[in-house]
Amino acid sequence: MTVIEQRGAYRPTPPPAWQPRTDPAPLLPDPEPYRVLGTEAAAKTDPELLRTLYAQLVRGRRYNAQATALTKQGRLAVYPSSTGQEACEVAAALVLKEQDWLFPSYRDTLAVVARGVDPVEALTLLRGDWHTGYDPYEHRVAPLCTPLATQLPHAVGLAHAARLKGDDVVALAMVGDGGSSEGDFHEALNFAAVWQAPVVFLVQNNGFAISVPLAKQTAAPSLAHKAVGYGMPGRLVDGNDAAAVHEVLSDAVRHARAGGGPTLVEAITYRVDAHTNADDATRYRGDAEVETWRQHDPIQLLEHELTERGWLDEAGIEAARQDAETMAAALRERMNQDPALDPMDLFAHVYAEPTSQLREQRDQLRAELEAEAESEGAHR
Ligand SMILES: Cc1ncc(C[n+]2csc(CCOP(=O)(O)OP(=O)(O)O)c2C)c(N)n1
Ligand SMILES: [Mg+2]
Repeated sequence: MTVIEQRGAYRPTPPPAWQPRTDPAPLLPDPEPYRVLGTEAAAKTDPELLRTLYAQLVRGRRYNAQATALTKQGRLAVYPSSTGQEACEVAAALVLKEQDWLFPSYRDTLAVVARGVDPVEALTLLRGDWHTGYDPYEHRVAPLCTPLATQLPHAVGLAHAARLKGDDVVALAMVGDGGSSEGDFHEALNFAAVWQAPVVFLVQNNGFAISVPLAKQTAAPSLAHKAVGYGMPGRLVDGNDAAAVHEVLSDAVRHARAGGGPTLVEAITYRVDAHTNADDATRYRGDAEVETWRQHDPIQLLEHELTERGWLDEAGIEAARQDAETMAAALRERMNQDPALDPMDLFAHVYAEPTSQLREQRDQLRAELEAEAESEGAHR
């Protein structure tokens, strides 16, 4: 039979044995960001938890204002404020158990402080005069990470290693919308899903990567949709609804702890302040947009819910404000003291075995400091 004669018998079929490896439907995010405040779900929340979240949000906002003021006084080199994003910051810290690990980005000082790190030690890196000012192992908080998304593979590695050792540890890694376009994001999520590592990825989509709006750096339907491509669930949440973020992250942490693997959570939020004190946000966005988000403020949303339900009164609101003021005053006072620093520390904790160039630079600095001390002594 010739090929022409066979034609009638030919039936196009799919490639042999192909079928989706997992059902993508349960991995897809809901069409709308999940909300609790202002919905019927709020009635079922724990008033004590909401009050704790509220007090932390108020503290967090005051911390942001104080740290920003410290940049203007020359006490901090730079501060990336998370005003408007406090719900994500606080919830990320509160959903973790003591043995779990937090992997923050540079914008996540509030999460680090809410996890229990000393408020001054949390700022040491941003003061620019020492390495990470806290011991990552003491609070199980990785250093605030400036290179975008590099904290994500670290989180996956730590979580995977803990699982291999049989330790009950979950890692929660925070990243921005811009960071989700980095190669490290891809590598981290891919490995996390393949290994079913106990990790939760929290993407705070605050609309901008410095001046670049989301639409200019991704064409994905949502950042939560990216999860499906890796084979993990993607969840969308209103990032200004502290109760909702707490619930979604708690579920994801529980799922990871139970061996269910990673989750990608996209929190829809907004950076109300400029990128840092060194940025002028009026160059790339209008006041009207900022105002719309001010109307959906995380503190106002929670305060409204709590007072409407009679779970918080004026005295409670005042107590939260007072507590925040006391924290800010202590932060101000401690940050206004000149730190006692040894310039030689610049070379400490960089490499286990310093390179020959670093050794040379270290010796040069030591010689210069000694010569300076000698000439000062001679002039006395
Ligand atoms: C690998 C890398 N590339 C570029 C930068 C410069 N940079 C610092 S912040 C930033 C924007 C990040 O935006 P996003 O991830 O959305 O976080 P956000 O600042 O909004 O919290 C960029 C590009 C960097 N820090 N690291
Ligand atoms: Mg951003």
